[in-house]
Amino acid sequence: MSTERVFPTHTIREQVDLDGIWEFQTIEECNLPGDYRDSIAVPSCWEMAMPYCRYRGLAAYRKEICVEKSGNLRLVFKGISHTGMVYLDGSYIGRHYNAYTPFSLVIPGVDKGMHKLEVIVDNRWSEESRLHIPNDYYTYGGITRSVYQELVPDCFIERLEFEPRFVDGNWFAQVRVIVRNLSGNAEQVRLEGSCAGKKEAVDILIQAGEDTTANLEFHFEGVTAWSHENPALYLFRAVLMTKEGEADDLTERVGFRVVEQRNGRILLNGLPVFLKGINRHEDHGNCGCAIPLSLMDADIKLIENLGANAVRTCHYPNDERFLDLCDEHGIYVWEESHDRGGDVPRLTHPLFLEQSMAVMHEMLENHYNHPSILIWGCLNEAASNEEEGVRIYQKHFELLATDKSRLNTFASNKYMEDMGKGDLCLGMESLCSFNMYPYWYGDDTVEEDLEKMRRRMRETGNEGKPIIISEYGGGGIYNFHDVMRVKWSEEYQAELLTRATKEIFAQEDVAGVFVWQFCDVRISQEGPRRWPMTRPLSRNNKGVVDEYRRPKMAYYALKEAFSERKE
Ligand code: ADA
Repeated sequence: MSTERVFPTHTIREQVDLDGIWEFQTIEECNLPGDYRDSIAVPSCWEMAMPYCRYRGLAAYRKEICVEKSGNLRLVFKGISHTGMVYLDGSYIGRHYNAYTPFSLVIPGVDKGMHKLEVIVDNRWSEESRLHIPNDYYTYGGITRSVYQELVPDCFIERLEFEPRFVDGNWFAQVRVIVRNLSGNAEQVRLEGSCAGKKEAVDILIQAGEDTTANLEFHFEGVTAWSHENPALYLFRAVLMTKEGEADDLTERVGFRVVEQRNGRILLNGLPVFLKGINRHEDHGNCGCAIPLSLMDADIKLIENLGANAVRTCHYPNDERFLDLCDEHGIYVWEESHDRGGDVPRLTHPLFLEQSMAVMHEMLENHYNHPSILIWGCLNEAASNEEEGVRIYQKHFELLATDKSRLNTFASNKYMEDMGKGDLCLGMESLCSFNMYPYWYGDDTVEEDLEKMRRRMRETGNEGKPIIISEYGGGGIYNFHDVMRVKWSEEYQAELLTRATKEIFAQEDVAGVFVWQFCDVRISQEGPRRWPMTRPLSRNNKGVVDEYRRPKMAYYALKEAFSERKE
């Protein structure tokens, strides 16, 4: 079994894990180097290796790979930060922008034997990068998630989408299996799907060089619904058969659940759920964003021990294995597409729409089957109060709305009086989410901030939708204690969270919260906002645990406050 996911994904398709030590060389121009003088671990962030701890630029990676049989080589990259250009035996194969979404490349007709795989990685700030910019979190450099090599037949399964439905007391599913034909001839294939003791099949014709969707319908009996209390999971296996027999397969792990919103509440399988959530950046003091499974598991345990039942993947899609763990532990997820704080000049840059929509497409395609994802999110605190912003939000919500099996939202801070026209995009989303920082940045109380949100909702005809507090919190430096309980002390942060949580929980119309934030994170040194001037130790210190996961007083205070709410 490969380590791609936390369960086996293929029994027919051959897959080789390419993680390990690769040759490494920093470069000045975007050309493959003749010589590699260093080596580095894949996956990892190069900042974790001493000589490169502040390196921002270009670097080349090389690994010799062995292709066991001549055929179609498929290379799967789970994440390269932030741009990767891939070469096989010196020939350019393809590129991908954005650290947080996986991509794959298929090279038909590769000969059996040894081959040279090289990747140029770029994490520079530039005009071409509109999502990775200097920010209140860090864009690391490197091949930061795992790499796999596969051999695929001419017709193979690209991915599948399992959509559960509950009708008249019965569970059904519509399954779409996306199949690709690399050959120059139309091919007749059979697609078989099996799950929870049921099996269905369909014959399809795939035109030469095209993708086709095979649709399968299932009616299940005796399956258990997925929830926080009982995160029941099932394996769905798709097999592609040709005249010669079984040619390819893909297994996904799925759950049966329906999420909707009604009367200001989020309902899971018809029952109200209150989200006690936390915002988590993929960052760790020891490994940057390349977090190994063991530390992801440790994070999940810290989150569970906190009494939380939800995570927001601010502000980008996460490593799939973290989502796998959320599926297993029944942790509700708001998965967010990549961006933070898009103002009008950035939103209207000719590359912004293309880049942000590409990440969103990849997030939806790759993470569709996780039952834990109840909410899709996008465009945190972008200019939703400006016409230019409305245009961008519209495009994002058109795409999000294609997934009818989930709720969607964005975290807004445009409810305040000084935010010009106010929020013009609340009507696009199914939940109204707001970031607020009472007792930290502003002078307003929780009640006063909430009144402003309610007013904006009334003014825009969105009364009655569930309200989510998508961020609240304050800074606390690990081990800084102060009898005067000043800002940045652990004492102040703990008291802030106790007070704000209690006050928010007392509001009838709030359907969930996401505390800012789980762990302290590294921030950018550069950029017009001069982040380090308001972020002591060059970290966003609002974590309830520090960057090494040492709990602060705030962790225990939040645990206590969360325990007050039973639902
Ligand atoms: C914002 C933003 C977060 C973070 C936070 C803070 O609301 O969405 O990414 O920067 O504020 O710490 O101030």
